[in-house]
Amino acid sequence: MTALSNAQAALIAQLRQICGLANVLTHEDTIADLSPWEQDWRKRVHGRALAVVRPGDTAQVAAVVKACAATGTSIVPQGGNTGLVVGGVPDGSGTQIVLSMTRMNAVRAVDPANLTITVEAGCVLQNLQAAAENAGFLFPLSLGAEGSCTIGGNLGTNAGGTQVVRYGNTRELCLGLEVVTAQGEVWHGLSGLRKDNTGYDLRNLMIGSEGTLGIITAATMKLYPQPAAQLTAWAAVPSMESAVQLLGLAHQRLGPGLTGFEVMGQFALSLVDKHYPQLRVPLWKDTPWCVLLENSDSESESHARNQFETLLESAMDSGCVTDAVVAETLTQAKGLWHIRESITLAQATEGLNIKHDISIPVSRIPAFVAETDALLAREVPGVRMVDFGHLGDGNLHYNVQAPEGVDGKAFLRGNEDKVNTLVFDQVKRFGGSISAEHGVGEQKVNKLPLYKDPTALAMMRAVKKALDPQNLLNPGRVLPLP
Ligand code: FAD
Ligand code: 2HG
Ligand code: ZN
Repeated sequence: MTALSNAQAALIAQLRQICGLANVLTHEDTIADLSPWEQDWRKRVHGRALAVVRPGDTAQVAAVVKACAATGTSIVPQGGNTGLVVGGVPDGSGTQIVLSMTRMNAVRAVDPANLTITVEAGCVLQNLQAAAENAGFLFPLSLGAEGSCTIGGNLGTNAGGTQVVRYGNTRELCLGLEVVTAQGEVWHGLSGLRKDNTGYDLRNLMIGSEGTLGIITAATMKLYPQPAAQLTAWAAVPSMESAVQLLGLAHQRLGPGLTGFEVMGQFALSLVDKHYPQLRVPLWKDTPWCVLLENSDSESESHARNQFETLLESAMDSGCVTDAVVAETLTQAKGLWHIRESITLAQATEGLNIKHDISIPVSRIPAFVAETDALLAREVPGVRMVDFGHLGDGNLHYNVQAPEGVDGKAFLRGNEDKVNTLVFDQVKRFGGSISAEHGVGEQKVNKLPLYKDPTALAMMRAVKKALDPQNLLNPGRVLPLP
């Protein structure tokens, strides 16, 4: 263990004055297991922090940033640490501060007439959903990690999830931000306005910037009326073309009622069946793909059910659905969603895998999958495709698992870069994006220059330089180190 320099020790003493002794954790403390803040969710990277700092309010965040800026200490903002691209953990240098936002978790206000809720950045998504529900509204952002991810992290990554087809990404749900800049100034932007054309859109610049442009301390988010009924169906489809056809039909028949449209490949579901047999995955054995659909209706449950049954009947007549079940109760519906949300854990239990969170225009997804599956089978024989995702948004989790019986670690060592290049080149050819919803983080930082428009990349660099000239906020994430 290297001893702290005098400057580092002085900084830590100052941070303790700002946030309180108990809220600045270091390796020198007696209770010094900082792993929960230093290791990413997938346990692929274990960094080392100079300290984990847990501010309790916006003034403390601003004071921490000022102290760090004065000493040239870089800061990694962190929420629930559920990110999947290594964006919220420190590097291995032992010189960075992890700024953990989880103590700032208050619901500041609900404005029913404005249909908004204002919360602090460390508010756990599930608690935000519950606060909205208690006030009689819906906050629609929903993802598998909602029990531990925070709204600050959701905004930092512009998270997607399972309701995007109707409500959009986190960006579309946000009407205002409070942000601490890289200089430690506070931008009070919690306006909650639906219209404001007074210049550059700083809110949308901050959203999705993965902690590299500012620290989000609070946000004003949109609320929606709760639907009168919400029904879930699970359908077996004979091909990806059929899944896309079903999506078109669902848009036509359900209109804005279509709030979820997820696709799941047979191998992905077989992993859930293998590792969580108690979840009783329906219909997966005899079909290459299953689709999970949700219909949220503003009228009544019987109206929603009629709409769903008519949709599924015509889908069966046209052959794009071969079998289907509609959940009879809320518990059954939750069970179907739980199966979908368990794929990530099931594939992690199966072993290390290579994740690709990609988007392609929906119309081109069947050709992309057919061609890329064939390419991978030829170039990396035996790989198993864990395909699933938000087909309604053109977003696939096109994940690659090692061949049966092959050690995941050894497989990744020999093949990760080759597989990534094959898949990302295909994504580019099909006019897609190499990160649909998880972000860039550290994981894709070296790939971005190969696949992002060079002019866009140059503008991103210019923005970073203007807002964070010392490169203190999450350096080396999103943009490569200079
Ligand atoms: P963290 O992991 O702590 O941080 C993520 C990034 O945001 C980092 O770059 C960090 O520096 C930055 N950040 C965090 N807080 C702030 C802040 N206050 N101000 C500025 N920057 C900040 N993602 C999806 O998009 N859709 C999904 O469906 C989805 N499902 C998931 C399912 C599982 C099981 C898991 C483990 C992850 C899933 N994710 C999904 C990824 C992850 O949950 C999201 O990226 C989430 O938004 C991260 O929130 P967090 O609070 O955990 O952020
Ligand atoms: C999901 O949609 C998440 O479940 C995680 O975005 C995707 O595990 C993954 O690759
Ligand atoms: Zn996803």
